[in-house]
Amino acid sequence: MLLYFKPAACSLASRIVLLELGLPFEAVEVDTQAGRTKAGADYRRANPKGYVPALEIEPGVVITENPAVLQYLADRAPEARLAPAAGTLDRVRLQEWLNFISAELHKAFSPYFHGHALEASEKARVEATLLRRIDDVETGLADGRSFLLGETFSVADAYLFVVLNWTNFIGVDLARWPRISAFMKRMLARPAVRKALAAEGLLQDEAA
Ligand SMILES: N[C@@H](CCC(=O)N[C@@H](CS)C(=O)NCC(=O)O)C(=O)O
Repeated sequence: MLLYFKPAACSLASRIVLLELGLPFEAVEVDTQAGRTKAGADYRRANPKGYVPALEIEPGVVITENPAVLQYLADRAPEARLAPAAGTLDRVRLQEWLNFISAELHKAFSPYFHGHALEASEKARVEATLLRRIDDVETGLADGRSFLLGETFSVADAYLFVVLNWTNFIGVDLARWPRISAFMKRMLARPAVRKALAAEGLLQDEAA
């Protein structure tokens, strides 16, 4: 399998899951602005949408969209239980979280990454939306659960971790959300998470 990625982008969630599952893959870095892989190939031939992640599962067969990619990976190795069985209420809960992370939380960060500083007039609105969505996550963890679905790590946790990690780049301190802070620490203790961060140059003290 080929994972098309950009360092620190949401594609990091797929890398974490691939490493959690021990599935063999090759990571292909993409310059999404230029529409090219690092090796110079036309990325739009693999993914016409131009963004990451994209997972090429066999030559010419490409899956895009984080919720789809992550569930596909989990279903490749059901014994690892990174997603509840299809057709169960627990699976619906997973999909609920994946959709929330993708459509609400992830997109609440997007204005910060448009390549220009936010205008004062939009800054307050953008920040209020983001903080509100992070509050929603804290509420989801309020009963003391270790992960989004309870005590079992799932692909949604990988995606949540990657998105919340972006607070480091925009100066939002997660300390004000104690449940989330504990979740981030729990995630950082996972070898696959550390390995994935190191591979994308996000952990200075560990080799990729
Ligand atoms: N709906 C897409 C969104 C993917 C997305 O927003 N990818 C970002 C990185 S996190 C991207 O590649 N943006 C283009 C760019 O950064 O140039 C998904 O869930 O996979």
